[in-house]
Amino acid sequence: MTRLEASESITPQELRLATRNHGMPLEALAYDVTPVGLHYLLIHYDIPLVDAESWRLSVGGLVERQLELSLDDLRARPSVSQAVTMECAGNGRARLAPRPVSQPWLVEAVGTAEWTGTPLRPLLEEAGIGEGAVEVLFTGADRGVEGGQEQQFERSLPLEEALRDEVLLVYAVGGEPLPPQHGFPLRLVVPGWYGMTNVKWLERITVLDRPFGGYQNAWSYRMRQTPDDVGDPVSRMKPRALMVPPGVPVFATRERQADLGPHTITGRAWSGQGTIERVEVSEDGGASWHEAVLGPQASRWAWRAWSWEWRPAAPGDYELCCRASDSAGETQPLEAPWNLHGFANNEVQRVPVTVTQESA
Ligand SMILES: Nc1nc2c(c(=O)[nH]1)N[C@H]1C(S)=C(S)[C@@H](COP(=O)(O)O)O[C@H]1N2
Ligand SMILES: [Mo]
Repeated sequence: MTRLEASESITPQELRLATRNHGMPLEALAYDVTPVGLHYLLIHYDIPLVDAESWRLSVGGLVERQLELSLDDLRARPSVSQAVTMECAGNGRARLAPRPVSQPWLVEAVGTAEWTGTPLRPLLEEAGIGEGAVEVLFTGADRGVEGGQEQQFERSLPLEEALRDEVLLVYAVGGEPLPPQHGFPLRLVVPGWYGMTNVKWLERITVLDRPFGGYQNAWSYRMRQTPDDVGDPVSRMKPRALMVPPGVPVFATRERQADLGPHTITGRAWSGQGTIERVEVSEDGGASWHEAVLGPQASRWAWRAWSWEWRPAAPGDYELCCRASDSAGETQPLEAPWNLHGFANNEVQRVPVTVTQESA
């Protein structure tokens, strides 16, 4: 049984978004670091065309001195490369009922990339953070309309989060300059936080003496039940495990067909709230669970490998599930509570598999 019924077919509006923003094919969970073209993509507006020669990053607001940096200035600064798992806050949205209408992700809005850039903190310190600073605002070059307001995509971070060592201003991915769709020439990368935090096509950093009241912080990316709720801000990624679906897919339905096996089920698990402590797998839709073996991760901020030996007892229909638990004490739910925008739905992945008679 799949949970998406025909009556829940996506709308033309969702289809327009889905054809621009692609997910990571689940078989790409096999890679420690996702090949760049297989990393998921989420672009609210249009991809801006940025001229690298004339582009500058400005650092201003509540600072002692304003800075202006070219791409060469940024490349000349100390450089750090780190593998980071990034997941869209809307991942899982299309599995909620009623489905919030936006980019209709099932479970595939995730990827791990080797990002290269320069740490943010020393740059803010050079600018001199003013007395009374509370947040840092990051503004992208892309423009669009959301909530009836024309705006540039911009998001703020609490000052103490912006000052964390692992926060980078990134100009390369997989050892190559950022491609246009991933934010050329510069993007923010905040390991552990959901995707929207990682502002692409970055052109301005503004130190603020009060919380940012703009659309992407004050209205969007909040966990609310009704439009009248203030709602808690969405921040760090909740625990999630995903598996590479075993066997082969049926083209039209993506349902799986596999032989009697045995099959080594492999996947990845991550959490922005802490480390992954445990992954469990079920072959009966979550009625009973088995402990997976945890493997390595490419960095503290990258997903962790796991595996489990599956020996189906007999031919028939199975529903494989996996769930992760993190060091914050959170385990993925079988069903996540609904919220207005469909954020942070980390309910367990379900993979229906028909096991056939013959063994390979
Ligand atoms: N300037 C800008 N930054 C942005 C976005 C955007 O639309 N504009 N989308 C955000 C969202 S919602 C996500 S999930 C990530 C996606 O990053 P990726 O496309 O490189 O995977 O970028 C974030 N940064
Ligand atoms: Mo996102």
